[in-house]
Amino acid sequence: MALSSKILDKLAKHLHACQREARDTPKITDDHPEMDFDDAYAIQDRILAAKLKGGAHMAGYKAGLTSHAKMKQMGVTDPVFGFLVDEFTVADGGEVKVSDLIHPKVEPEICFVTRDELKGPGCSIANVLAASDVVLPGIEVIDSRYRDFKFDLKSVVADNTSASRFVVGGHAVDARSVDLRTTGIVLEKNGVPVALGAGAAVLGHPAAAVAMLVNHLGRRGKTLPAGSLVLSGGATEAVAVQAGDHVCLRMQGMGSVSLRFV
Ligand code: 0L1
Ligand code: MG
Repeated sequence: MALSSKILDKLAKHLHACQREARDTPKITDDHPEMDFDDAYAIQDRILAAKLKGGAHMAGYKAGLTSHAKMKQMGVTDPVFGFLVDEFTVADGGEVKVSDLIHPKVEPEICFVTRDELKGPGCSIANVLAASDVVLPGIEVIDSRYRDFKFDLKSVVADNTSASRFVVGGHAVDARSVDLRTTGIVLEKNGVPVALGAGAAVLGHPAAAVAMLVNHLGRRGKTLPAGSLVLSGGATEAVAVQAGDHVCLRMQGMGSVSLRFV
């Protein structure tokens, strides 16, 4: 760790306020270039603690920047991990108020629900599939708190990997009954396909993203509890949205899920 506890507290408060007030900020490494990844995850942990203290409940976990399309779009090279709480959830077909956000984008994700606890290090795709219950389609709404989406990986981690809203729905299927690498993905905005992909876009197999999350948690002395929802990461580039947009994700064999921006 490079930053003092006092600075970590201050940065967590700052980013949490930016999220709640839909206010952007320059990336935090501008003022703290020495910040390391342990600091960044410690800031994220502080934001989660503040949310739980304020009455929020854990809703799951997310892996981010898990596809080459997203890494290229954002100019970074490694996946990142974040948390989901109930205040981020949107009902299938529900509405998201754009005035609550800064500059939202949407991305299509294959989502896992686990049946057994998973522990790392050493967690593999096989372990994830063996411990999974169902997979289903989900749309993540990301909303980096950093001005003009200009950030580095450490700043993104501290900002809970841009998490802001998500919807899961469609038709859940047994995680072992489908080849998730060849699962086709069509993301539509206002009825027009705007991003196309397949599950293999996510690290070769979306379960690999869940395994990486589990190994990340293991390095930090944590496990992935049974019954966890995990968003495995955008399979395509993220698509910008504005008020009036209707977004629908169609996933092969798993139906569709949608939301509307108002
Ligand atoms: O879910 C994600 O892929 C995380 C994205 C973090 C960076 C961004 O805001 O694009
Ligand atoms: Mg995502």
